[in-house]
Amino acid sequence: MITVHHLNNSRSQRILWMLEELGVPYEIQRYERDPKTMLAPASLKKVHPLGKSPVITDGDLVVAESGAIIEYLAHTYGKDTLLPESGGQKWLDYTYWLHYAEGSLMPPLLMRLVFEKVKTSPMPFFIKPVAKGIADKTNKVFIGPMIKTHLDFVESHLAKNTWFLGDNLSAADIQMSFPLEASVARGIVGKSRPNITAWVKRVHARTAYQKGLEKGGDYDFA
Ligand SMILES: N[C@@H](CCC(=O)N[C@@H](CS)C(=O)NCC(=O)O)C(=O)O
Repeated sequence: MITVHHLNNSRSQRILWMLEELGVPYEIQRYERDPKTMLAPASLKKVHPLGKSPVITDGDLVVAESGAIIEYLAHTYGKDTLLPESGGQKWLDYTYWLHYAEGSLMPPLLMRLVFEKVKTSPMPFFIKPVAKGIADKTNKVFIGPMIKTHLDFVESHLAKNTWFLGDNLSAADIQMSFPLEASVARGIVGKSRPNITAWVKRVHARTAYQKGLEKGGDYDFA
């Protein structure tokens, strides 16, 4: 039996969605973020040394890192339903989006979040304006333009494609869901990117997604 070590409000939501799409039975072991630091509890380190979510166990196997989990599930249980045929352009597109989500799109989104947090972190009153100035400037000059380039790129891709690989949902969509849901929920996508917004709506309308959401609980991005 697969166990999903599931942290509230986290990337592991997409693993629940995937398991529901595949119709594979699983159980959930829940972990709650520390409400102050938002970090995962130390108990998650007993499953994998990094203590991050998602991580799954399947018998003796421990699989961490969303992309690796999605690949493992698709190959082991998917009977190739969420994967394109190996080789060729569709396969390249699949591997591209699978890696792009965490490798290219998430880093600037995370940097933005960190700099936003800096502004509200407790610090001596005379440091606050300086910290806020640095955070705002970094977001405006460096991170903001980077995010814009990425979101414009994704928007133009989704203007021509219903799902990331074309007409059918694939594991690449599941991996791309977290950064795009977070971008919509945080108001970064905005009205000028209707195709990303519509894609996120399509994701949320899927029965399997809703089932995963019911089982996972607390998730701010849906
Ligand atoms: N690239 C990793 C990132 C894992 C990650 O950072 N997960 C976050 C939740 S979205 C986490 O566990 N945060 C809690 C912590 O760092 O303590 C993946 O996709 O699995």
